[in-house]
Amino acid sequence: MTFKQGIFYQIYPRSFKDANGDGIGDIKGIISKLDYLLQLGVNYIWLSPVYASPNVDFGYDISDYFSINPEYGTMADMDKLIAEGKKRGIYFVMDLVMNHTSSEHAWFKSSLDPNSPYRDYYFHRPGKGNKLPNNWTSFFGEKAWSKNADGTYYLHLFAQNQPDLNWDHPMMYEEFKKIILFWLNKGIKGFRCDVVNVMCKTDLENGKNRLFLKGLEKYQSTPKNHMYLKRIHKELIEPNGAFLVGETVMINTQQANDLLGTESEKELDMMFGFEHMDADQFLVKWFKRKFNPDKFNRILTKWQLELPWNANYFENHDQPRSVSRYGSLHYHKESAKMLSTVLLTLKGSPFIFQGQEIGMTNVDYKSLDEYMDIETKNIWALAKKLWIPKFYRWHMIKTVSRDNARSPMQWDAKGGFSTGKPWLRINHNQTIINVEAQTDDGNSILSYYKRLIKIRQQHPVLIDGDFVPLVIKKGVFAYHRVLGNQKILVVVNMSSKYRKFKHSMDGEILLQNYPPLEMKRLRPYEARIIEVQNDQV
Ligand code: TEU
Ligand code: CA
Repeated sequence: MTFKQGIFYQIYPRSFKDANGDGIGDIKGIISKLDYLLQLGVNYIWLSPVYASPNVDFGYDISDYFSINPEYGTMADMDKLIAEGKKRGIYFVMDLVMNHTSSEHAWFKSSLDPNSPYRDYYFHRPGKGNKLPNNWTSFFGEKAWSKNADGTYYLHLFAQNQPDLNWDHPMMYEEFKKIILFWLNKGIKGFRCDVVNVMCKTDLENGKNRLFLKGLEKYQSTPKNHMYLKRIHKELIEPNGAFLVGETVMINTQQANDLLGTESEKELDMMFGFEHMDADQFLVKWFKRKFNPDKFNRILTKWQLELPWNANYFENHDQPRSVSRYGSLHYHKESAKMLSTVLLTLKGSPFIFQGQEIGMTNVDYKSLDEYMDIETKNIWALAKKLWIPKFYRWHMIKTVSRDNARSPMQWDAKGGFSTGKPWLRINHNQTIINVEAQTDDGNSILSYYKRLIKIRQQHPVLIDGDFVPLVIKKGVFAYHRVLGNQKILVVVNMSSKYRKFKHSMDGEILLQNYPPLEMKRLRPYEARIIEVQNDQV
């Protein structure tokens, strides 16, 4: 099984399954659910970080890359997880954060001493007079510099507790070489590389004046970044038959293609773009606009046509739930199935985020105290400073907060996630939306996912076939996948209205999310996968 044939499933360990009742998901919990994932049809699990971490950014602030966060278990548990996965033909992709560490990492603590050999592992700089070293701003909306005890400043593109590493330092590659090989030797198959296209900075001069992310042009996809990715791929990844999935922020298809490298000098094997995720916003994600499915589908089409391979996703631990965002709660089942139809039939590797397979929705929290995410809290404070009225701040949080995706997995109608009090509140709708209720229901979203995954595995055209767009209009999205004389037509209606579809839908229906009656019009959120007969190709 190569990464091109594989079905990927992202686990956010803190919220997946708690085995010991402390309210926090853990590795033993994941082990207990491997059979569930096997039945779903999963081949690869991308595990959000399980390394030691003070959890300011829930694992994306790593304090030791060689050890497991005790809240999640031990290294022995981790070894067992990898072994139990292997028994079932399920392999792991670990999260790898190379842009920054936690401020609790031993390197950073040591670097606070100006004479330490670790001093230049990070960017410590004096201020300019009483100003910061430069005008850069962080991804979480703050200034990108914070003060050290000795009056100097250090750079952080994310939270204050996530100081950026200095890839100009010759030891940086050596350090990450050890980390990468340590995990590859445990039998994992690859890495999902966090914000991997911002990790090398050209210089620390002021950035251009922009509303958001001042400094971006100084660190996005720099030549040194390409050089290191090539080196990592050639020296560490290829010899071990592994692969790299990049999380690449703020890029267009041209930059994405550059980050794939060349046949002889590969960089990333596939990446998560953000352009489709940005389709429902004004400038930054906090200012949402009405979802325009045609815009969304045009962007998907562009990435399909301009890149040889994509890591396809509609959800992850940073994004709101897709059924709340692109579908409809009124047509909950239909729209969740429709979205899965697109996700699993586009060209590329599909990534399912935990809970997406049962149509989990955005959270129903009633006050800011119920949220745990640092970004959510920062943005609330920033918006307040900018005099954004409270009702609108609340609207921003409700629709965009990352906790929408992070609330615990809804295993059953009651306490299936944990016997204790969950670290983040479970959605009340777990009484209706849960794995148990959907398991034996042949008409459920979960059952639809299972069939869809089988269909994908049985039809090589859905893996290797070309993507050929047909219609993008008024929410209707139709395309062919074509390989030799195999041809599949995918037709979906991404709207709540009935829609006309003028093209032929002759052929064998492989899957649809409605009873097979009406043929002339597409019903709200209808989706069909049709195998076009040979003589019709
Ligand atoms: O995310 C990087 C990123 O750019 C965003 O999606 C980010 O979460 C934020 O929403 C920007 O507004 C990665 C991780 O996926 C995320 O969880 C981490 O917080 C971040 O890097 C820092 O490591
Ligand atoms: Ca636990």
